[in-house]
Amino acid sequence: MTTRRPDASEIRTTCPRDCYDRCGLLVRVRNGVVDRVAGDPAHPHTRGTICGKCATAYNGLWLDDTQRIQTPLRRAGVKGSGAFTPIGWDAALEEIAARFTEVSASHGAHTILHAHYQGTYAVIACQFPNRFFHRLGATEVDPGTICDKAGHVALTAMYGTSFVGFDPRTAQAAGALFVWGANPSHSGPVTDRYWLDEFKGVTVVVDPLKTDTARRADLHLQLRPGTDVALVYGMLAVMLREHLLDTAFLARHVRGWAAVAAEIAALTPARAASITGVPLALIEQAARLYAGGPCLLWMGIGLQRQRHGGDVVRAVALLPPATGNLGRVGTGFLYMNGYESVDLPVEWLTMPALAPGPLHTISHMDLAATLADPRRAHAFVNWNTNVLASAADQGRLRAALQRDGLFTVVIDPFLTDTARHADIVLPAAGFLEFDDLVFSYFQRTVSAQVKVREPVGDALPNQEICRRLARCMGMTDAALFESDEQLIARVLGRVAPGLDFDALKAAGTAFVHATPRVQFADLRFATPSGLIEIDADAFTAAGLAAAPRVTDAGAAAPGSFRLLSPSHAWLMNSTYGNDPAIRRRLGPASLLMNAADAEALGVQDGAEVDVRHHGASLPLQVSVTDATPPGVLVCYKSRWPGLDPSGHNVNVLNPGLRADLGDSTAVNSLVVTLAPRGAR
Ligand SMILES: Nc1nc2c(c(=O)[nH]1)N[C@H]1C(S)=C(S)[C@@H](COP(=O)(O)OP(=O)(O)OC[C@H]3O[C@@H](n4cnc5c(=O)[nH]c(N)nc54)[C@H](O)[C@@H]3O)O[C@H]1N2
Ligand SMILES: Nc1nc2c(c(=O)[nH]1)N[C@H]1C(S)=C(S)[C@@H](COP(=O)(O)OP(=O)(O)OC[C@H]3O[C@@H](n4cnc5c(=O)[nH]c(N)nc54)[C@H](O)[C@@H]3O)O[C@H]1N2
Ligand SMILES: [Mo]
Repeated sequence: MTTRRPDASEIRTTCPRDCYDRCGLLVRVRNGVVDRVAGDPAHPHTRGTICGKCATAYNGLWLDDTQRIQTPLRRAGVKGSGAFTPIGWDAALEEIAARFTEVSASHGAHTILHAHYQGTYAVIACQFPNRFFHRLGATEVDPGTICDKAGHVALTAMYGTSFVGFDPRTAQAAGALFVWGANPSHSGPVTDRYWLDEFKGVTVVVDPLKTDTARRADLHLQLRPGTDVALVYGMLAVMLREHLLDTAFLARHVRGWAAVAAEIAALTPARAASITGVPLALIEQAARLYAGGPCLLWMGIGLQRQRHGGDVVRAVALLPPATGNLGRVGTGFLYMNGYESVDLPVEWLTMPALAPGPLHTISHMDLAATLADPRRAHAFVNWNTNVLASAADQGRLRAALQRDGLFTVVIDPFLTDTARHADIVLPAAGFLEFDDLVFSYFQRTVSAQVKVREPVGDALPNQEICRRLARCMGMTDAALFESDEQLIARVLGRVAPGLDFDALKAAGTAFVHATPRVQFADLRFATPSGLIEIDADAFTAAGLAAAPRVTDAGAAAPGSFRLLSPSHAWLMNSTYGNDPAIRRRLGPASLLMNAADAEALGVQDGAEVDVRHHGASLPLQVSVTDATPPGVLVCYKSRWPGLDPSGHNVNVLNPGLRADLGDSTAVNSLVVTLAPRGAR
């Protein structure tokens, strides 16, 4: 008897999740079936490593076709019940087209809302569908308002852009690196492991939590949440006292410094220490390190998800110009390296000009209220996002999604809580099932996402669903039907001339710039004055003061606690929340609490408590830890609400707090109280 050699082959592709890492993958296909997803050792940034959550979910949930939505579904029970009947694509698309046409005629297309984010970050699947929604005249739920908008508005006003950060390859020239309000040990674990650990200079982490990244840093400034402005001013006051400010740089390149100077004069370093809770000696040390340079600054996204998030980012972004740490190799800041950093105009993909009239948008903070309003919302499409897990005001949002007059369409590979509330569910193809391009928002790279298998069941990529929907609605604009091949070729031709898709597939990933770029190398800023504008019009218009204001937002009244809900190491937003192995790791929904708080409250590790805010309550199990300081609690974001006994996650507690800029989320500013389980 002869044993047949298995027909094994490995195909190189890229992880498209919403994460800093953008790992290279090797997918093993045996006899036409994917049987293993692993890291690609040839990848220049991730070198064969992938994180625990993706290794688990890509080899579990994502290889189990029975977990996927296989065909379009039509609701067959009450909304939310999850009862559906499979239907074909033609019936599904015709029904959607008929409803959209009817709603547009009777109420205006702006009463069709669409919410989307970065369920996949692959550029065509993530951006192309916007063409259809623009052409339709639908209202867009501004995606950034659930995540990062306050920071973008602040940095754009000050610097003219928020999407061109330092090139991470320049790090070896830096003497110090400040990681300010980011937790790559969770949010970019491979970057944390290689890029950060291999940094040769001094690392400083500024975070209220003792994250794994903070534990490994040379210095951890464990400030009270929301006191970042005071910390920045404390550092600047030390620099002023010790003549470390780069006054020549400020005079040449910055507008509005006088107001900052007045604030610094009014705040002693000792006062900054008392507001922030960071020891004076550490503030002094951090100030000297930053001013000594060359210094890099990584500003996190969790940082600005708070009431004064815009002002906080505006304050932290003073440090590079105040110390002249800008425009030279080994200096600068990174919030995100967006499409702009690789010179790709994203409007190429989204084409806002297709809209029949002015664009309509609302903030995510208004999503629940808008969907609840029968005059403002007649139809809703949720694609590439899972609003019932991620968005604010979860109780009201769910009630709105159960409203009879709202026609809801959900596009997703999995039957999420949101999908269970749909009238029509459309099955999205996963990242192993179609070609696309993926950019990174950390390294300035472009990567190939490669089709390694046929789509599960009748699933289709987002972009193909929208092409078919456009056709079904009788739309004729050629832009709505541009093919993936054309799009890939055009985008590659722009960002990496000379590199075709076949060559990129062979390489997996390519740096867009052969040599590292220096951020703001010409020290010219795309602001109205060409200078860094601390007093930009956008700040005045939003009611902000001439300089960032010190707030004592960190101090909660006795008996109440500041609740943070950052990234969980084992979840990718909610994307892996239904993987059985990951659910075992997650355990019950928990509340991290400092031992001192636990003792004062008389609760033990494992105790059941109700967390309360604004009339809502969430049952959680206490987990005592030294990772949170007294007065601060943590409940990680993004569990699947419907898989927990309460039917909710942390977003039931958030009524939709908004930051000071961009109508953006302030979810990290929740101040909650606790009660024993079941107390009234
Ligand atoms: N309490 C609290 N809440 C938060 C945050 C917080 O800090 N605290 N953070 C917020 C932030 S930063 C963000 S970005 C949001 C993220 O929130 P969401 O945008 O809701 O992200 P996910 O929960 O990952 O949902 C993405 C969905 O897209 C699906 N998906 C994956 N690939 C595809 C595809 O190719 N096509 C389609 N159609 N679907 C696909 C996944 O299955 C998943 O259901 O959450 C926010 N929510
Ligand atoms: N494993 C995993 N990775 C993810 C995600 C995920 O859900 N899971 N989500 C992805 C998404 S959508 C995003 S936007 C990014 C977010 O990436 P990050 O910005 O790194 O993520 P967060 O975890 O939201 O917040 C980072 C840190 O901000 C701190 N922070 C909170 N309030 C304050 C404050 O007032 N001051 C300071 N200085 N720090 C504060 C928190 O304690 C937390 O440690 O991560 C992405 N990567
Ligand atoms: Mo995000």
